[in-house]
Amino acid sequence: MTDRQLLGVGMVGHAFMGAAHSQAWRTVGRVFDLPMRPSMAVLCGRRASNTTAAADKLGWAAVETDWKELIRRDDVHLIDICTPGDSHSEIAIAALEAGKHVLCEKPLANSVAAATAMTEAAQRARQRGVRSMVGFNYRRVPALSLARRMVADGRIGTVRHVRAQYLQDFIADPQLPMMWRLDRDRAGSGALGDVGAHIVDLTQFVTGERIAGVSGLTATFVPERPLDDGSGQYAPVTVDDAAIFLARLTGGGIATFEATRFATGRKNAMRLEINGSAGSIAFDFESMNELHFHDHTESPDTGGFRRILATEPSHPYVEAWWPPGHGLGYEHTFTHEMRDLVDAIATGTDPAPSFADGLAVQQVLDAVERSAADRSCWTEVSPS
Ligand code: SOE
Repeated sequence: MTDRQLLGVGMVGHAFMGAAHSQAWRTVGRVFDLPMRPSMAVLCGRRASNTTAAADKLGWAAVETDWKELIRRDDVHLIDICTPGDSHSEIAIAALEAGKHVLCEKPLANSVAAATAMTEAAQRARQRGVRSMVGFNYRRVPALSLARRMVADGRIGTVRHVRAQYLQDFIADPQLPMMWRLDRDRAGSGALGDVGAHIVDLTQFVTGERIAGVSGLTATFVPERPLDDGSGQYAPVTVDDAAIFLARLTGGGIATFEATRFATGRKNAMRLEINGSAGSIAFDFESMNELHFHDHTESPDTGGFRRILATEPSHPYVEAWWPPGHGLGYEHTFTHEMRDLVDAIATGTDPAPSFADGLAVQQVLDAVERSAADRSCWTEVSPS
């Protein structure tokens, strides 16, 4: 055992994201040389029996059923929020005020007002050395980190076009029961906030630009769904099933976005293509170890898209893992997230994406919803 300082983690929520974060916390210190020693101290969930079973399965040492108690504990230094969006702001603000570092799942909140309050709390806490980060895990796909580096290095020149899509099909069956993701009060929005938030963040991350204005369209294809309680009753779906929007970037480029959970046959097709004055890059999460690159400065004789296998030790995060060509998966993006967060806490630097970055995404989502609601042509994104 080394004398590295202990970082006690307390996680709230243990469904899909909770399991993904647990996997990352279990792994991160065994793969990366960390300056602190994260410990999976406490798992918090509402029901004691479920939470105890989840803690046993996922590897947490203790359980709590009240997040306020979790925050009070001396053995917890970081709160990892994996709950639906309606509870993010209350938990995150209380944790930051209590001096706990915070990792909050995306989207940061269900509204611009809540995201603003969280960002302000994060800025106040930062003065006391308390760190916060929002969990846009796809920034940590090695191929996408590489894409950002290539854009910053000028490999594609000035950004002209972004084509961003996030296509899933897991709710295409109209008989699939009602769930929290389809309830506006809990989730904030539908495909727009759940998967659209990722491609908004990634566009801003990879290009280094912001989205300045949008024109949006949303649709709800299945307006009600059966309740999961065997009653035979239906509940209204109060979010979008799909959203598309046009956008203008601060650098003068233009973009199209498509977010849906009704793209039958597409499971997790998060795609990003960026065309610049000197070349293009293209990515699809369904082949997440690959980045496609076209160098437009080459002779057309030999030019054209080529496949970069982002599994070299020189590629972001890869050195700690497997030999070239062996590839990484979805779970590794969370492990990389924890690595960067622990590094930032230990070195007293600001982890990214910050709550301010999460707020910037929320402002774009809000502008899309406003544009779609009033059917106006163009809606400016309110600046932070
Ligand atoms: C469901 O659409 C979901 O789990 C999202 O909530 C995640 O953020 C995304 O990574 C995968 O799909």
